[in-house]
Amino acid sequence: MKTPIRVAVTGAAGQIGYSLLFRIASGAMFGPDQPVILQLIEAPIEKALKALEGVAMELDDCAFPLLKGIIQTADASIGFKDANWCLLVGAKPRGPGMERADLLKDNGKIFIGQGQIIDAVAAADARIAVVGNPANTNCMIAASQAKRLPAERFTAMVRLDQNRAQSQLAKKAGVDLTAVQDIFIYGNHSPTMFPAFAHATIGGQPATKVINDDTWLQGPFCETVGKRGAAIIAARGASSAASAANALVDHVRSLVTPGAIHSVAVKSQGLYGFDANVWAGMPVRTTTAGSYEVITGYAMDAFAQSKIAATNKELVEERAFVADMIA
Ligand code: NAX
Repeated sequence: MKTPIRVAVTGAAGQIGYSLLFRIASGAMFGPDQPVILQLIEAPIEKALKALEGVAMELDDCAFPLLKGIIQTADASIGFKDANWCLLVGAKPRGPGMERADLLKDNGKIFIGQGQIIDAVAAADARIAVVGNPANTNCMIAASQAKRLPAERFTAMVRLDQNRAQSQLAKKAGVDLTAVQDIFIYGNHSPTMFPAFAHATIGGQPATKVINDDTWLQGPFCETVGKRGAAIIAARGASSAASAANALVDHVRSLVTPGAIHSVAVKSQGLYGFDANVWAGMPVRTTTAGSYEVITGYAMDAFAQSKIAATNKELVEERAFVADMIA
C-alpha cells in the first residue's frame, strides 16, 4: 500500500468542491492505487462549515477504499499542514457593482495569507494549483510569498479552456474528440485568453487545413472558448462547476504523468512575448511525476502575436492593481 497523498482543498464546500472531492477520493486524480487524505478548508463562516460537514458525511457514505482520512477546518495552518497538493479553489466572488481592482485586492489578501501558510507548513514536495479567480494573478500572489517552495510549483488552471477548445474544434471538424491534439491556451483565464489553433492538429493534420475556415477560427472559435464561462452562467444560472472540477482533475493528473502535454498557467519567464513575471497559460510537457518544462519554439503569426499582446496586457494590468501588496 502506497503512502497516502495529502490533498488540501480550499473552498471545499463550494460548487466546484462538491464535484471535485468525490473524483479525488475515487482515484481519478492520482490513480486507482494511490490512497489520499483530504484536508478540507473553508472560510470561517458558520454556514460554509456546516455545509462542509455535510460534504464530509457524503464522502464517508461513499466508502471510497482510497480515502484514508478527512480533515475539516477553517484554519489554513491545519488544512495545509504537510499537504503534498494544495488545490486553491476558494475565492471571493465578484459582487454586484464591484470593480475588478477591488476583486483583485480582496482576493489578493486571501492568496497572500494562503501563500505564506503553505510555504510555512506544507510538505517539502508541495505543489499548488489555483482555480479561484482571477486564477493567474491569485497564483502569482501566492507564489510571491514563498521563500521555501520554488515558483514552478505554483500553477494556475487553464485546462478548462483547453478542454473547451478541444471540444469546439472536434465538433466543427465533425471528428471524435480524441482526434484533436496540441490545442494550447496562452495567457489569462479570462475572455482574453488565446487558444492557439494554428498549432493544433486534427487526425494528425494541421487543424487550420482540416477546418479550412480562418474567419471561424479567428472569430467565433476564439470567442466561444473565451466567453464559454459566461454562456454557462446564462444557460445554467450558475457558473461552471462539474467541468471546472473535471479540468482540475485533468490539470493535476497531467502534471503527475510523465510525457503528458497540456496547457498550464506558469511563471512566464518572458516566453512567447509575455512579461517575465506574470503567470500565463503555456504549452507544458510533464518530464517526471514532479516536474515539467514549457514547450518552446512554437512560431506565432501576426494574429497570434496580437492576441498574446492583449492577454499579456491584461495580466500586467492585474499585477499593477496588486503591486503594493506583493512588493
Ligand atoms: P462557490 O462560491 O460555490 O465556492 C467557493 C467556496 O470558497 C465557498 O464555499 C466559500 O465559502 C469558500 N471560500 C471563500 N474564501 C475562502 C477562503 N479564504 N478559504 C477557504 N475557503 C474559502 O464557487 P465555485 O463555483 O466553487 O468557484 C470557485 C472559484 O473557481 C471561483 O473563484 C470561480 O470564479 C473559479 N473558477 C475558475 C475556473 C478556472 O478555469 N480557473 C472555472 C470555474 C470557476 O468559475
